[in-house]
Amino acid sequence: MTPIQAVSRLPKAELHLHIEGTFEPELMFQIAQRNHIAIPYQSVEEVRAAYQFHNLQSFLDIYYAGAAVLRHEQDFFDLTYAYLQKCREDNVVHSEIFFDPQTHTARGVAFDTVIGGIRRACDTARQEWGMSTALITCFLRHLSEEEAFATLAQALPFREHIIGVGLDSSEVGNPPSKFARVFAEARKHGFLTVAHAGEEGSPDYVHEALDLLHVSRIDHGVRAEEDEALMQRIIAEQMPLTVCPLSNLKLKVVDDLAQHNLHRLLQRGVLVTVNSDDPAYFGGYVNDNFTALQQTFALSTAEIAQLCKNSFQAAFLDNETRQKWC
Ligand code: ES4
Ligand code: ZN
Repeated sequence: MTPIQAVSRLPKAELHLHIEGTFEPELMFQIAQRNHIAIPYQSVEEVRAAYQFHNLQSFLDIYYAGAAVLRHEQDFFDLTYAYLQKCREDNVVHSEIFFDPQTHTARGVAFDTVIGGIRRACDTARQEWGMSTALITCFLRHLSEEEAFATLAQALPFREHIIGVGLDSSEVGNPPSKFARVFAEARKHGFLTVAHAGEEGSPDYVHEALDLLHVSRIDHGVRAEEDEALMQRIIAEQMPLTVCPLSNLKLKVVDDLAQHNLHRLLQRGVLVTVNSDDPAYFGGYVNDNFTALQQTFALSTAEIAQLCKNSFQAAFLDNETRQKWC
């Protein structure tokens, strides 16, 4: 099996994926039209041309604007089902999906509407091709602790359908410590925890996510490499990093893919995984990320297989299911 055949043939899990970031321009136009919502673009080409980012914030501004056309349960179903079909094509057999309730509740869309549509799509994919999914509710870190607590309260009636809580949006200036209390409360209710840290933020943010939020995985974490003691800890504890190479390239965390540290992290024994983050915005789904890495670093079939195995190792799966895929 060649490395590129391995990319398409091996089953894998995706662990870092924002459902709002899977919103392809074609579907955005369709939903905007049926909901009678104006968007500031004339064509799909114009939307794609607007996807030129120079950092995380310039991306987030466009990402929140796009999500504003999502109003009804069917919209969330269509969005999620389209993503799950991409998973099927890419041989992603399990996906742990982030959603940002505050992006929608702030516009008057009920939590129930958001999770209802997402869950119905996940149930359909399970019935149709046996795909498994889990949901992770993210708090927007540019908003207040109080607003995060209100979001946690809204999530509690759906506790059995949500495996964990996460932390996303503008990292710098919004450290994990701001959410220590709300994460402690979430943990009391049995939620697992993850957090974006060390994407644009310093390694201190990764330390805080580990020590104050007690995360099971770090989302991104690529800047952890700047702190050798932290690296030793991440390797010793086999703390997973859910890395998103094409995202890091598009948001200029790295200037070109050849400078990305994923291959180096893998060689050092870090439990790294490959993920797409916001595939509609960053130029590709999971297999596109694998392919770009393979071409840049000449990854071997064994390295591709290790990355796929890591994805199950780091997933929130029971051991029996994990064994089945590893
Ligand atoms: C995100 Cl790449 C990234 N970083 C932080 N928050 C996000 N939300 C969606 N994509
Ligand atoms: Zn992300």
